[in-house]
Amino acid sequence: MDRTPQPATLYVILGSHACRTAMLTLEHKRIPYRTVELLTGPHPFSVRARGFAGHRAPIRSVDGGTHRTLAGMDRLGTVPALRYGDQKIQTNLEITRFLERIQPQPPLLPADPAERQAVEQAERWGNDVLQMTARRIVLAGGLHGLDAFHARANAGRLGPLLARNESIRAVSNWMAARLIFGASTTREQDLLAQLPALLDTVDRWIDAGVLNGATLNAADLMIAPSLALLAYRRDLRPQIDARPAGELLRRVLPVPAGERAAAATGP
Ligand SMILES: N[C@@H](CCC(=O)N[C@@H](CS)C(=O)NCC(=O)O)C(=O)O
Repeated sequence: MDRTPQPATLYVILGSHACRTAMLTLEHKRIPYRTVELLTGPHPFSVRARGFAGHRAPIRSVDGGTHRTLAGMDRLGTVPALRYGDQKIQTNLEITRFLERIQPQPPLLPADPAERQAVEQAERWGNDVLQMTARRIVLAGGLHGLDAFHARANAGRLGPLLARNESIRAVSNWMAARLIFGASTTREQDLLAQLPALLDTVDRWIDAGVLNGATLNAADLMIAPSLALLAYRRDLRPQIDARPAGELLRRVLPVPAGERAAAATGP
């Protein structure tokens, strides 16, 4: 395989936990890259217009299935989307495996087959279950108003959520929650009821050494950004912080210095 370094461009949207996984993955591999921020909303069209293939079959589900709008967006294509030289790769699962091939060191998947299987299981769960549930819980929170979020989601571990402008953020939140991800205020209680079990799962993997071990792996980088997203909700951050999951979060994504200073002096 030709391992000559190629120019890398990562297409993202603002505040995306999924995109942060790809950024962390590239940084772990010490691969320099340029970020192109697409406008949230039309981004599936923008990414397709840049020549990415999208997904023939749905890759995301809500309550165990898909629906027309979500399947249509999957078909157009998701971010993160990576262009590396003339190659185009979409989804974190694919991006990680691509980068493992072109630059094996430092690894993101253990060499030992049993350890690798455990990490891949956690990574898959982080992708299939936690990523979507975290998104829905946070979008549902935003329907109560931006004060549900620390710093009204203008800043935080993932940066501003959805948009820099608060009015656009509120509208984007409403559209994503109600029209795409089935995250109404009625569904919110069910979604919140799932959270302790999800955090217990993360804690168990930490306890077993699958997550937050001596060296970070693909599952850590998949899961930590979803914890970061959940921690934008003021009501949820304390329970995350108090758990082993909070240690993983602090290690992978420390609170940015600006936000720490604001919290120390803020109301
Ligand atoms: N699980 C996939 C999907 C990522 C994903 O859902 N990305 C969102 C941004 S957070 C997206 O592209 N949304 C576009 C849409 O909903 O059409 C991955 O990790 O790559």
